[in-house]
Amino acid sequence: MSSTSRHLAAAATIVALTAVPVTASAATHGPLVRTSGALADLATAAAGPFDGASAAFQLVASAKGSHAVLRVSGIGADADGYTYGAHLHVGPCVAGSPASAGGHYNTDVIAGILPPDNEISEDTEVWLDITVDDGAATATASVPFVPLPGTRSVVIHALETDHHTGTAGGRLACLPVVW
Ligand SMILES: [Cu+2]
Repeated sequence: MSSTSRHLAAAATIVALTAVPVTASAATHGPLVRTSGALADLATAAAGPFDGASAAFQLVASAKGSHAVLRVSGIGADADGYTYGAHLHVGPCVAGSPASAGGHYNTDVIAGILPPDNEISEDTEVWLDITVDDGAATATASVPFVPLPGTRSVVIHALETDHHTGTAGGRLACLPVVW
């Protein structure tokens, strides 16, 4: 390695270290958001497994980013054994208006990094797919970023999340997540 490339490597290391956000102090001040309530209906069908269901969501800053927990209960018996995609979306949770929730919260898209299509993953978005067992389900996600505050939502979809595209079918229900 030449002296020049050594210097470049050292400079790159410094950039990498200083680019890591310091979130340890936030972790000592409790969750960024903790909320619970009845799910709002987004489905077009008259009846669905999440009618009457409720959910609790918590987002906590961690040393490496943040950690999310989603717990859903009161799910219809027909859904037992099924897996449903669930994600943090950028927009609000409005009953009867699936589009209001907007797209997935994607840290690269928020940061203006393009093309976002190459950046869709469980490291850039908060994916919380749930598998229903006896009417309830819990999912956790640890991501290397801290979502920015806003009027957001957790959206539950009809299908499992496709790990290449992030899509998960129609929007069935949502929980408002505001912080
Ligand atoms: Cu989604």
